Amino acid sequence: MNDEEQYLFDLRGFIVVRNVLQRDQIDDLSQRLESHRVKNPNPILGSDRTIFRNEHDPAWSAASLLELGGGYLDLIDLPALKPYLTMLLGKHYRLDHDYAKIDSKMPDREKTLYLHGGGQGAGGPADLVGPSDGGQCFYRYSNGRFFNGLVAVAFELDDISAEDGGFACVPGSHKSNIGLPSAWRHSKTQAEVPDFVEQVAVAAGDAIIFTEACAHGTVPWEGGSDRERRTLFYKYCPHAVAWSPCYYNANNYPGLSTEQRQMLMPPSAYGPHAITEHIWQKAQDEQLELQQLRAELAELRGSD
Ligand SMILES: O=C(O)CCC(=O)C(=O)O
Repeated sequence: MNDEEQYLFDLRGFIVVRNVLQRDQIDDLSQRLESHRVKNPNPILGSDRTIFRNEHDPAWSAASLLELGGGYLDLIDLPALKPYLTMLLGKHYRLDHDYAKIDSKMPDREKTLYLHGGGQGAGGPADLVGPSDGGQCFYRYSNGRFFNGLVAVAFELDDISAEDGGFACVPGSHKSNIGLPSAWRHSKTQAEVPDFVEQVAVAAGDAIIFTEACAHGTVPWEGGSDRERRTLFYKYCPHAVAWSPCYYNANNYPGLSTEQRQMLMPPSAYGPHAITEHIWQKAQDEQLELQQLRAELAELRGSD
């Protein structure tokens, strides 16, 4: 992360890193997403990991883009992004949650821009960023270091102009001492979007890196009925911080490297340390045992 990028991130709360994904990666991510959408036509795929698919799901099985495999696993620790995430979060950070968002002309869907985050200490019951005390939404720069409670990487799969819709934010709001006034939070159309909100143009393969502390949201789609915006969000925390109540279980995603498994570990101030690895390995083994016992029980019941 060069000096110019550091300056702009501190000033504005986000930067756009161009061409993070190459054509073959975009194609792989795109193809896997489209095959998944055939069976799951939702505009949001994966999840913020607060929702189980059904009540019988074992713990840690909240939906995740990682199930799509291939390039989706590579995005966990993309080498091109490591210098940025290390600079913004420190050496020990973890992937907290992931999801895909698809914007298009959907007459039956609410498309309001809802600006959330913004202002030191944003959050709390009135803000989408989490109903706890709001301390998780911090941003600060001190002693030559960035501190962020959550850093989002938005990988873009399509070319999107500022007029189409998509990501927008209030640059600089991550340092504001006053929360975003409620009158400015919602815009039902692009015409209603306040003029201090910046709509960000991107090309397929770009990544927008933003701090969740910067007020941001999705501008209503006006990019025509024959186009879509498909964005993959991977959101990272300092290791001791958690946003999602549902942790990843690395065993659910075959083919991960040791570093990727560490990136999926649950939060603790110890990070990926021998102590935490031992505890978590035991939890994963017990999870596996429970699944096997449940399968055996179901088989026994079936053969009655
Ligand atoms: O559509 C976008 O880029 C904004 C997504 C958003 O609001 C979020 O990640 O919290």
